Amino acid sequence: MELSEKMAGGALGKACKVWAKRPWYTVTVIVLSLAILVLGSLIARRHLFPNYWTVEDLGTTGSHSQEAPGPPPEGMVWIPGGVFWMGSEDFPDAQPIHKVYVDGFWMDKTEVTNEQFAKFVKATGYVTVAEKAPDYETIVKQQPPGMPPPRKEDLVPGSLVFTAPPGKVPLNDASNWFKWTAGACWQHPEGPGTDIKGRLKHPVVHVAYDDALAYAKWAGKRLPTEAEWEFAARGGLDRKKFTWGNEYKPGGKIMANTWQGEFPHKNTLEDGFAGTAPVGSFPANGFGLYDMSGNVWEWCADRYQPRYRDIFAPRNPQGPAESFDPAHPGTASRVRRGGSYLCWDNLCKRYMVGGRFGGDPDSSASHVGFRCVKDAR
Ligand SMILES: [Ca+2]
Repeated sequence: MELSEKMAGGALGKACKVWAKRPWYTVTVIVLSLAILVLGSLIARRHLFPNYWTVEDLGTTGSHSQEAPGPPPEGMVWIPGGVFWMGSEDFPDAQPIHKVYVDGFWMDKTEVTNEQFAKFVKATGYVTVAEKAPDYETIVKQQPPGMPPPRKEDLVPGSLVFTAPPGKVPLNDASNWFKWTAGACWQHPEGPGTDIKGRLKHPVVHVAYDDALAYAKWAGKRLPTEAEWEFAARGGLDRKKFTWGNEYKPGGKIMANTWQGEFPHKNTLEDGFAGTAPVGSFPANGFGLYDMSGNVWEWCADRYQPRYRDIFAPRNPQGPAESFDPAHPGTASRVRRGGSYLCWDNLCKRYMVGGRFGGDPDSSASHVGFRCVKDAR
């Protein structure tokens, strides 16, 4: 103990002597060492934990937006990109709220309509997933949890159709309102005997993820990333609950095609629509986009994870490399955004701007569609 005290005393004495002789030299060494430590830790954590980029790293929200590179392609609007807060405290799977930058891009003003999808099918002869007979495993995989498996004789082309029950039903079982319907597809939205006449301006439904990809490729476009979709949906607003602000009915006006009344048996039709509405029936958001809230869910490019992980990139994120979706276990779940005409406050508030939902990419339903984006050049 005495020896170490002496040694410590000796070292301290030596340091004091250096300090006394060359104070500025010592101060410089200390300052430089601290600077190297701080800089080193900043660089290390940016590379190891990209979401720890600071405000200065990404820039302030609203910064870095870009001018439109030219006149808009038909039916599209320029989304200027920039820095924004992505996520929502209203949904566990939309957390943590984190700062993201996206490049500017073109986006379809509306969901892809039946009319547009019909042109694609006419030009290519494309057959959607719902129009092909699935195998047993595929059906079981895409059914909501709790739904009984199909009978072998039901292995025919079809899709999930919303069918309002006559009265109150338990809300923990989606099979109470979604029915596997043979023959249901984009051209026959409620099954055989129904068609899209008079609904050409409605969003196309019963499209699986691959159907949306095929259309986008044909149109020279692509599906939006989830970050692009949310940036666009927010319309330039910062961390608001809805695509139009924080109030559900500003001035008493319904702003989106969702469910009013009591789901799933009583729709008061306050918004004027029981099912899909013609695209653009409700006010556009700040970027001139329609139905980014409600009407139909929209496929995004990203794989679904039930939480934004710290490892996700802060600049132009493309989503996780693997999907994990507790609501659709065993599927390569893809993100869907925006909610639908079936969203109701007591069951699914995901028409709110941060809301998200995963979906089996092979699945289709009467409330799921999509829209496309296009790179600046
Ligand atoms: Ca929508």
